[in-house]
Amino acid sequence: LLLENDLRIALELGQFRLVYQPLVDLSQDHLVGVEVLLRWQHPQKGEIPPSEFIPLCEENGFILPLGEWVLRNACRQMKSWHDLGLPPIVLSVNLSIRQFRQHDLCARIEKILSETGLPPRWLELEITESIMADVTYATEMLKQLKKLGVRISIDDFGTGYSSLYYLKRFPIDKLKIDRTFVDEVLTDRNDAAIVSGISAMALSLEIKVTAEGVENEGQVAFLKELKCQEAQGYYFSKPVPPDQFQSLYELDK
Ligand code: G
Ligand code: G
Ligand code: MN
Ligand code: NA
Repeated sequence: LLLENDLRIALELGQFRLVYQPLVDLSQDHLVGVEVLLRWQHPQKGEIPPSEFIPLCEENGFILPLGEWVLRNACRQMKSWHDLGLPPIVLSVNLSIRQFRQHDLCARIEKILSETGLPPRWLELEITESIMADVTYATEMLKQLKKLGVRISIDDFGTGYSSLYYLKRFPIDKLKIDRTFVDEVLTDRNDAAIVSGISAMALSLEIKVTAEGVENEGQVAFLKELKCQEAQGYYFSKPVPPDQFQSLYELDK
């Protein structure tokens, strides 16, 4: 059983670490971004996956300090890669609904960006459709975030509070097609139609699109045919520690 106190201690003892998974442009086969994902290296229990501790963190509010730790560390890491002379790429960070609901979120992000020196245009916040439950608040917050200069993507697109209404109304830069649609895109006609439909819609709305969970060459070929711009998944790389990601990044230069 995980307790709130374990989380606090884990953060103090440095048991959380970040792994990085590339986002690839399909038309040019090159690296365009990276998603940062949290891992908990527990001294006794081994690696605890986010699915086991993020929900608890959401519940007890620990996601606020933890999410801020993720943002600060990942921004610092990306800035240091840019400083090495590597071609700039976009850093995607998952933002929990709890963080999104903080009224001073913009000020907090602005502070992290100025402390780390990462220009806002290289930071992308991944939010889920659940933020749309409060349309008035979401509209205002997204407006503020765009003013700050960061990018916004909708994660797990198609699985949640899907309304096409907000695509027109909100300043969204990217849709990330949930991997449940990508998984069987080659064998399930409905999934193929959904991925194809989302890609076409995004293209005409001038919103970028990323297919998540791409695991094989067949999927890559199919996505290219659909003019899906970007992809992410084990086919390219699993989420890896920063030194391993840096090697991939340097190869792409
Ligand atoms: O890495 P993995 O596939 O196990 O991640 C599982 C889930 O945990 C994903 O849905 C992802 O959005 C979430 N997650 C991973 N890292 C973070 C993080 O830093 N912040 C938040 N809020 N969620 C994360
Ligand atoms: O919800 P979110 O998109 O943030 O979750 C990303 C999660 O998806 C990460 O935990 C990552 O480990 C996982 N993931 C990334 N690529 C693949 C893939 O190709 N296949 C599967 N099954 N999971 C993946
Ligand atoms: Mn994500
Ligand atoms: Na997702």
